[in-house]
Amino acid sequence: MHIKAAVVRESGGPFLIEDLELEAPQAGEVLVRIVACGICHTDLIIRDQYYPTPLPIVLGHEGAGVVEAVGPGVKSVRPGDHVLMSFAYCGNCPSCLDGAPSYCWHHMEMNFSGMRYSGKAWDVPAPLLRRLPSGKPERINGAFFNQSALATHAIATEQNVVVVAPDLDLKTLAPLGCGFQTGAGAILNTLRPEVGSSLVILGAGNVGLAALMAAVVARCSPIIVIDQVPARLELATSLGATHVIDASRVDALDAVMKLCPGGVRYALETTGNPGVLQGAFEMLQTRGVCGLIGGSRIGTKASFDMTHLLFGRTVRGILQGDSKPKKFLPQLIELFRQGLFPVDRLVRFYPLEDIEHAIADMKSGQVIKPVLLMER
Ligand code: CXF
Ligand code: ZN
Repeated sequence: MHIKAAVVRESGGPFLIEDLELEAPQAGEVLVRIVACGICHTDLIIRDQYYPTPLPIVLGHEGAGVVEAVGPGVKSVRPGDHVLMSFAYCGNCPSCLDGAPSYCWHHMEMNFSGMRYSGKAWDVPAPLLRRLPSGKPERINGAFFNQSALATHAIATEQNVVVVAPDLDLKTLAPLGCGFQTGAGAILNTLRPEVGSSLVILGAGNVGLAALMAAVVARCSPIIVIDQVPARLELATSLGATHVIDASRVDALDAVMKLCPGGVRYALETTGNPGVLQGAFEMLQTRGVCGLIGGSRIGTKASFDMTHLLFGRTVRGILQGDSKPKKFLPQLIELFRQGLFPVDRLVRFYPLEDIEHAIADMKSGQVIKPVLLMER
């Protein structure tokens, strides 16, 4: 079928809106008419080739929409279902069998190879083609997080879609599939802080603010948020941060140690910056845990004082907030319905054609979570 999609053709290059063809869903696959797709930092690091994902590609991994057709063998999803899309996992490796699908041993191939997952192998071409003026097809990479949802339609799989109630606003909830579940899950699934635990969140982007909302639900205290953009810090205060620190003006480590002599129980690093990770580790109290969420270029190194580590401290990488999306997204939706996870305060909508504008607003800190709409 004919679709429109945002294609990245060169490292660091623009998202170009192009007319493509999408193949029909195969066994286990689902064709989704995309209503909305959030932009996540990971789309930008792949545009910039931090990982060797092949170009040209259609990115986008926070898609939400309505199922139009299903391939052979699909049982739990039907045409007309409203779905949020999340990450891909194999279901059979030691991590998946252990109930930890975000640590699927095939996470990189399944989400970042640009290829489609067949159930046995992931070297099956993506279902995206462009007809060149000569009439010849150009194969475009896709299947990004089993979706490539920066498009009017996408092929997902039965496994990475979550069916949701039709009264929900898909535009607002699209980013639950990655950024919001990543931040909230780091608190509610991974760290599981006791009531009254001290917490520092480093970076007040969509992941950091989702973690903040979850930390308020978990009754952490104090909740200290560090960023360099005053507007983000104001938002953090209005969402329940007890303290905010502008790291462009003061030494953040000093400021945290003044607020919490002896250090904090938990620190969440959401920026992917090695200096920020080192600071997060240094501000831990003995037996404190530092969660690392931010993506960085492959090969990026950080260093730690081994004696500081020896005193019971932990640095823990966290992928996708340790979520099982079919279980965790409904929980987040329940919190949203109760007004306890007000993601509607973080999103701003743009037409797909304005994707570059949306990315610029996210980068400058004016917008926390841009969400692209496929129909005006
Ligand atoms: C990513 C973060 C960087 C590593 C792989 C998974 N998650 C989603 O954007
Ligand atoms: Zn993401």
